Amino acid sequence: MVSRTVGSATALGAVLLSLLAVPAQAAATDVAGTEAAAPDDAGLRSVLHSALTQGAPGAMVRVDDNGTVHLWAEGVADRDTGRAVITTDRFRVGSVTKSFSAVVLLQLVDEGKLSLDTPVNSYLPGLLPDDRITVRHVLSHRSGLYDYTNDMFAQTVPGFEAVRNKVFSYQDLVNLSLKKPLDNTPGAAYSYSNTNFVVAGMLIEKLTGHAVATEYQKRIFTPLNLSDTLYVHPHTAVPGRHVNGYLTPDETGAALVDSTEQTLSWAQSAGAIVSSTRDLNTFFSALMGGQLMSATQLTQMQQWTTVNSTQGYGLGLRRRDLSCGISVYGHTGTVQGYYTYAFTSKDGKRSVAALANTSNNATVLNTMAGTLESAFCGKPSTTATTKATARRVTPVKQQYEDIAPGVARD
Ligand code: HEL
Repeated sequence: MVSRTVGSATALGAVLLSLLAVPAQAAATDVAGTEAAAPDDAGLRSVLHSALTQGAPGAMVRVDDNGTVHLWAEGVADRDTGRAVITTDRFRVGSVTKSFSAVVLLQLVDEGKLSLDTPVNSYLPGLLPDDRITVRHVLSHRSGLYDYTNDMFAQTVPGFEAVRNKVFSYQDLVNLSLKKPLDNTPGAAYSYSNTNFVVAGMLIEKLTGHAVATEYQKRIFTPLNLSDTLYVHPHTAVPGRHVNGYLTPDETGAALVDSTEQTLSWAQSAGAIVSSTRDLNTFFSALMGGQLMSATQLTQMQQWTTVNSTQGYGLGLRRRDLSCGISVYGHTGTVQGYYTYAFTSKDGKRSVAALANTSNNATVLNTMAGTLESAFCGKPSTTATTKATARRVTPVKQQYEDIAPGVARD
């Protein structure tokens, strides 16, 4: 559908790679059905540029707006060679993986093989310490299961180096979690935990009899033709052309650590997918467009638990309420060296995926959230331009993801 490409990538600056595919059709809509403003290309470029000045070696964003594609990239994919980021490069998507895992489980609900309100222990006898923990609690981060990564990554670089070549079984990871008591009574409170989506992976494998990689491929990657998307575990390399990830050490001024290669075994079904901006947009567009599960399960996926005043968590799905009143749906991801945002409109017709190739840098994380504002809220109005531009590129502490304590250095 894309009719032409203009410009080319350089390491030196942001470059518009392609635009204009089809004449404008119905614009993306918010929940109330009002028309969304056109994506703000200058705003998108400004966000990427800010991320670079704040410490990211590179950054990219892709907006798919009902057939029109906006692609921008800035900076380097590889600090050794100086190769520029190209918007088709693959990267590690971290917890965006959780949305893929939830889709597989909701398909299994559609097939009558799983019930959301049944205890996990009915499917995996004796796994969890409390028989009241249901599948729904796990997928909505309300199980209370402690997040073992809080301890694993308390010290950022030493924590990463200690696990980057390790291979864990799912049971190993659950055992790490169970060294600590539950954070809350099952169902009583939202408490984000990677452990929940390790349990999700165990459920997928138990109910299908196949590895999660097989189920992602069969149910999502192949039907949607996500040719850049792979589940990579326990191999350490990111296959094909990709952006390298650079982890920011806790010590101010210390050199970035190339963290591209790791098993990601500490995350697996909670975070080990590799993808591209194009594929992430295709995935979330298809999801919200109703192509991946029944309308009944899509409604279940959007039963929101309040995270904070502008965010909700469904079943492996985040909702973010933007400054212009539009809500968007998708997930964020943080793995060592990679920050990802991937969100779509309620109707799936406008999607944005953005990546910065650093992590443990809360300033960059917050700045990259500005891609959502620019993609869905459009240009700030003339009178409000100065204030709105500042809002989109200035880190605001209260806008952090609902991250575990210490997950990103200030
Ligand atoms: S954390 C999150 C994000 N999720 C969760 C998951 C993911 N990623 C992790 O659990 C990785 C934690 C360590 C990340 C590391 C860094 O910045 O690379 N930080 C440290 O080691 C800090 N000491 C909730 C942010 C999500 O958006 O859902 O991805």
